[in-house]
Amino acid sequence: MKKILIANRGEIALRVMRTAKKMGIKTVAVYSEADRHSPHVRFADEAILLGPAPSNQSYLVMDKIIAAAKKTGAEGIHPGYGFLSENAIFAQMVEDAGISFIGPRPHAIRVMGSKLAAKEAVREYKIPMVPGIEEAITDVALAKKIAQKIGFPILIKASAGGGGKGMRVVENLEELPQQMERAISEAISAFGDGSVFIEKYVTSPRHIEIQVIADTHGNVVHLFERECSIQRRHQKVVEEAPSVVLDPALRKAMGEAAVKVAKACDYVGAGTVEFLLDDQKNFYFLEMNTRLQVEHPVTELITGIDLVEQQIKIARGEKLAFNQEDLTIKGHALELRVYAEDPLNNFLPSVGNLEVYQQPTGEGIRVDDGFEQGMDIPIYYDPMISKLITYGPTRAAAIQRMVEAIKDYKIEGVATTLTFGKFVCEHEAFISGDFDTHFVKDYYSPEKLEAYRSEEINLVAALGLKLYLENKEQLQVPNTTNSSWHKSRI
Ligand code: MV4
Repeated sequence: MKKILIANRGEIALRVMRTAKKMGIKTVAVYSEADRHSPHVRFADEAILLGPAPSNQSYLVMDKIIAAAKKTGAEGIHPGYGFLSENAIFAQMVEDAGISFIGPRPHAIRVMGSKLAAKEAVREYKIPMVPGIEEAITDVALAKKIAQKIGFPILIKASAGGGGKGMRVVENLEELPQQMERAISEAISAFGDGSVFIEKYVTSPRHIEIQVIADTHGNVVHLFERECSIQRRHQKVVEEAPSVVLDPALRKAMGEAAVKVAKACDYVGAGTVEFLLDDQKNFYFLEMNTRLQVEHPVTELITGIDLVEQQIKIARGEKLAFNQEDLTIKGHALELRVYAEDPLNNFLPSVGNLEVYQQPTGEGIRVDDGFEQGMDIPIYYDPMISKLITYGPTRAAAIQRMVEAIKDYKIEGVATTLTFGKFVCEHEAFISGDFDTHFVKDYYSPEKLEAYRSEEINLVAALGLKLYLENKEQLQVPNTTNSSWHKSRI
């Protein structure tokens, strides 16, 4: 593979291109009219305009992307995340065009795109799953019977899609008919598929996911876990690796389960198996994401493995150059997603111009971004500005580096979630590791962020006063009339 097309934009397009260049592979960017001057266009060896800004006229138009690959002679297409990355039809079209899709086969994408199909696929592999049913249900009377058998609270879930859409917690029998109706209609309007099923509701879970990679020769390994419990409305905010709650035995058990899930769908490439972990440390398979994830850098930092390089080598048909025993965890990594959103105003998107944009630098700091000072943040796409990733020998060191890096990150012109990230990283519950998926709901409010910030200001003021009081004996108050202050001793 001498040339690949990257069917994406922003930080992930750049991230993929960097590795391609490192491997001596030429890169082709595609872009929309809104992204003409974006770094990913300039960084690529060639670039093809797809169309107007809205993604359904640019980054989602399969024919145009395949035509761009053919025109430029790209032998592979990397889909990044989002957009067409989990579209089985696109993966098939790429294959049919004689181009290599840098990702799994269409079959794996299709199976894992449906939660019910995924449950069925892993059935004979004895993967722990939350008590529940494995078929779609429409009959309320039957749903009531099942709910009583499982025990309340239950969760009604849509089989298609994700992001918490079509998901309803039901506390008792009386609520069930209405909640079921709502889940079905939400699933129909969001995914065009009203299939829902029932599970026992795990009330305070942690969200732990396992990175896997599989080659085309049947070799599958896992690259340990990422802890993704710190999220807000199904949007992850802070991710880390490893998780503070996994011991070696649990890590091994979850890793082995993830490898089985990958085998169950004949997985190829880099993928992520999601689990819930309850307060008794029981784990349950949720779903598999058949793409490179936003938070993949934390895994790269603790394993020393470039996941995009692995994806490309696998797409070229190469065998994995290591086995499970070769892989170890070294150090600790954190990722903060920096969004152009206002944490003081209900996380409303804050589009505008990046009047000042200066990334932090230093040992153990990685910034994956796709913007530069002076650029506008377009309204058409995800408002993520960058990913701030820190690494250290211990979790405490990685957290300390994150806090310092947030302070050194200068962004003006738009509101960002940087202050919110600092709030999280300095929160007692986060530092102690004692948190679950309800962290943001339990501990965050705009008032608390304001109070925390004024507390910081007060702290600085108090420190100044303390220093003054302790040193005033030696201090010589400058005489402003003859302005000889520089002679004073402090
Ligand atoms: C659950 C659950 C509790 N019990 N399933 C949310 C998105 C979807 N992928 C699965 N999700 C959940 N499934 C059972 N049986 C709680 C969640 C959940 C969640 C999961 C991971 C990360 C954040 C979450 C936030 C709220 C709910």
